[in-house]
Amino acid sequence: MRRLFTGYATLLRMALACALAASAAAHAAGPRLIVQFRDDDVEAAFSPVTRVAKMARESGVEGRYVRRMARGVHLVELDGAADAKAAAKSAMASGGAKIAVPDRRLKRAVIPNDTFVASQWYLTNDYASVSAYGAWDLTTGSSSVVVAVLDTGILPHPDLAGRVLPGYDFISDVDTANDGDGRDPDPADPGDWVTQTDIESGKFPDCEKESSSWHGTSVAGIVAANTNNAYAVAGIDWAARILPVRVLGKCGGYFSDIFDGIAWAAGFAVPGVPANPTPAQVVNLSLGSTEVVTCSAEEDALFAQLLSADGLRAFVAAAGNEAGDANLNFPSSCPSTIAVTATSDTGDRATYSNYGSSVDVAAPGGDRGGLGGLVYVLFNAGKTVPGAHGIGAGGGTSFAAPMVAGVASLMLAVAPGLTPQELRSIIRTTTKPFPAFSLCTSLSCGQGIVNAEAAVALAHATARGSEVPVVEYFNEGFGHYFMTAQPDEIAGLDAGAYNGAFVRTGAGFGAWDAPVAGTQPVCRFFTSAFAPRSSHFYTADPVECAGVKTNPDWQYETIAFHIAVPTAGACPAGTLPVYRMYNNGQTGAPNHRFTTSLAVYQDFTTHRNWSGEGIRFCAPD
Ligand SMILES: [Ca+2]
Ligand SMILES: [Ca+2]
Ligand SMILES: [Ca+2]
Repeated sequence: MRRLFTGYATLLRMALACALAASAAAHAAGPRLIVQFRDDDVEAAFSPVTRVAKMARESGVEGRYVRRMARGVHLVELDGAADAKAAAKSAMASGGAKIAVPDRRLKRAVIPNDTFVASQWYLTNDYASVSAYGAWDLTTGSSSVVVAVLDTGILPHPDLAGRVLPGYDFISDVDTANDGDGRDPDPADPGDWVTQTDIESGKFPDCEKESSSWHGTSVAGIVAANTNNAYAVAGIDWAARILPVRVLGKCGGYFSDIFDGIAWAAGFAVPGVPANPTPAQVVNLSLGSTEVVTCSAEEDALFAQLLSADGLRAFVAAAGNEAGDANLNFPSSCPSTIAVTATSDTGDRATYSNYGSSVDVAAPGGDRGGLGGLVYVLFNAGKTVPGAHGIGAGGGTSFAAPMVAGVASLMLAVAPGLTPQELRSIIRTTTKPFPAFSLCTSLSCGQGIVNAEAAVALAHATARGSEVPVVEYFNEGFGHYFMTAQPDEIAGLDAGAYNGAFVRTGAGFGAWDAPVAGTQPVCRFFTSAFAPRSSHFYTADPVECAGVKTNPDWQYETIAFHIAVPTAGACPAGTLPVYRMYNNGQTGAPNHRFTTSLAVYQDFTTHRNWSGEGIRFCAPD
């Protein structure tokens, strides 16, 4: 049976706290348009105010002239309730604008105010760091993501307040456990110190005399210390929750306990242990074997069966600290893990780090050069049993792995549907290159240094849509059917926006809020060309969408939703046909209605003088 140890270098010292200034508050952007007119050279004689008035007549984009900007560009303030994005499209489509873009407010990147954040060099956007700051402009995480830390257990620390789930203690061997019993529901870290008496007892082979490591608390804090709370350190994920699974005690722990712990973390049943009510999507394994035997195909199969597209997405494993062959480290040499080697603050291979072809990526692990190059972590002052909580600084692949686990949890915040394969692929392909002088190459330290910003951006870009309801409304005054899948718009209309003119018909169908394989975006247009009545138009046909965009009477508004379309007049299996019918301008404004009800379609087209236009969408059943 394999016995595993904490892959961990020395914690150098306890540090003291000092305060840093808080960051400034953010403000919302105003509805302003930046406009460059198409015919600036020809009509330069006209004043900008006249030009803006002309734009209003031609495109309906009403605005107050604010000022001239550089390069013949003008700033226009729109009416309070105007949609700047839609106005920009209209100004370009029919208002004589060559370029019209909404004004926007920019702010500096999120800079947390934690006491030691200035020492946390590895969080910055620097070439040797993980670009957590860049990622935080996209997301600071989600509390629905759970990261299991399979480690020495956990201690209360103020910088983990509110972030730690109940967890479990999986250590079966009482001597190893050091808490007086075998498995139990309390994953508190009692300390893993080893005495001379322990060594002489023969119960702890190949272990040296050492103080307690408080390793699990340190690792958990790298992933999820409370950030921007003006205290201690910043974690990579500001919202994810930590599931502490205690598997390492005095002199490490057994793979048998670790495997059970991982399976439980992933939501699988473990005999004799209550079900885990909060399964994890990411497992961090800052542990390894000193047996120097590579992961077997059978061992890898044990890991692989725990991964799934809707369950556990990643095992992140430290490559080990023997400055040797990572391919002989377990479990990081298992292909199912995301194996992480450690780099320094210059992007060099950390002096202690294992390396080899089994490594997937590198991440900062802290190394040499005094405190400046180390990783700051949550710690405890107790040499044996727990003492006062504090802050430590150290280095090890144990600290590099949770950086990658934290990046994975940020990715899952923006793309909860990522599969294990997608998650691994994105982490590997978005890395930063090793600097030329580095001992690390893609053959020894994986694809590069993990890049949270790029990984989160790509995860977001590949995020799959969710099924959303398309809700139909009728505006009696306009004789106008309208539908929307936007939750805020639905909430507004249901709350009586536009003087309650839009009333739910009770009809609707399903669609997707983002591109999904087999769907088309549905363009939404608005017209007020038939005043006093207005109308909307929707199409999933890219040719029709492009055509209406050139029609000065119709303003393109947005992609309303994404939905499948029929092929040769028929919808794919598992979808419902959505019929489109046209009111022939009977109310003074052209209007279409979409319905999944053949009875409604036949009633309107045979008894109410509407034209039938056949099946246009295929809604999820
Ligand atoms: Ca116990
Ligand atoms: Ca316990
Ligand atoms: Ca903090």
